[in-house]
Amino acid sequence: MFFLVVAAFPIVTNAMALNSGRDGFVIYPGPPSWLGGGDDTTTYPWQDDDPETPWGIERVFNGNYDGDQPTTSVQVAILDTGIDLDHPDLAPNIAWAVDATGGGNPNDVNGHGTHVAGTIGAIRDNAGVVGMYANVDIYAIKVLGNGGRGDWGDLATGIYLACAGPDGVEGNADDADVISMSLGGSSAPQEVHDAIIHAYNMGIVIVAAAGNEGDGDPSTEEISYPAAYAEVIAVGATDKDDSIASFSNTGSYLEVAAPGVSIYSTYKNGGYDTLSGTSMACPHVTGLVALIIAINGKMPVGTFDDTGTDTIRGYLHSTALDLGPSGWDPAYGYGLIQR
Ligand SMILES: [Ca+2]
Ligand SMILES: [Ca+2]
Ligand SMILES: [Ca+2]
Ligand SMILES: [Ca+2]
Repeated sequence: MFFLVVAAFPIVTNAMALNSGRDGFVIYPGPPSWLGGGDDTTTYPWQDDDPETPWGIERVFNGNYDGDQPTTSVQVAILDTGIDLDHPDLAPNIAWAVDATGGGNPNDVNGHGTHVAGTIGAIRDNAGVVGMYANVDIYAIKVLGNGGRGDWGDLATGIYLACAGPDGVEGNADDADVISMSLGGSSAPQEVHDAIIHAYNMGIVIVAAAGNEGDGDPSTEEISYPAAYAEVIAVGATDKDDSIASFSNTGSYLEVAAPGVSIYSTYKNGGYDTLSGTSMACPHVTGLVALIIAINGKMPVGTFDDTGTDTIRGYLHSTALDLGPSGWDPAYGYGLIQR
């Protein structure tokens, strides 16, 4: 009945793809020649010399990734198309995999969920890519069909699965600490909001892609749920020049921005690919939240208005790099996340 659309387009930036996305079609990756990243010879001050670190992570860490990876157990539920469970850059960090769509197979044959997972937590092995928190425990919860569409009821189911964790019981150590959703739709039923409120009240940090229906105008609002719910951290996408991506949704619910253009990460069938979208920005925030929890321990989730470092959201807001108009604004939110 109700469908979600994966909030990301692989690679692109043309208007036709944007319009197709709005109508509910999933756009598949374009030719590598569209990427732009491969022949980009600009040198940025935040670059490091580690070939395993994708640019988005270098940007968030300002080139200081090494030496900042604890080993604390933090569980991140990735609600998406599943994950390539055998991917050598992810498998060691996958702690649980479950299919909320009723298909019985959480393995990712789409590629989207696997890409998101790599940005959050690909392993450090001097091969492929490395994620924001390379020692994270990943829960692969499949809520989208293989074509990148899903049923809102399955999303609600997936949220409750994350709340309980693998033992199926809420209120103990294996419950998810963070829920990451690189998906959305222009309207959602109350049961999804109810599930999100439930997770929020358990102290779970919830992060979602702001959506790719942006019109390039910060003064107009494009709404996507679950990102627009007050309990959820809505993430917009930036490029290598810290400019907000033209496809990135803008509005009063925008909370922070993160790299989301030409992002290289893990992909289906043990592969790697470069994709663009707020779907790619979202996992940078999710991974940073996991890292903050790993380093500082559990903190209250907090609210959209927090500016102190005693809540997760306040921490993100107060450490973000303010871009665009001074202070919070509807395109960057509080700014580009920084480690
Ligand atoms: Ca790796
Ligand atoms: Ca549990
Ligand atoms: Ca707009
Ligand atoms: Ca600003």
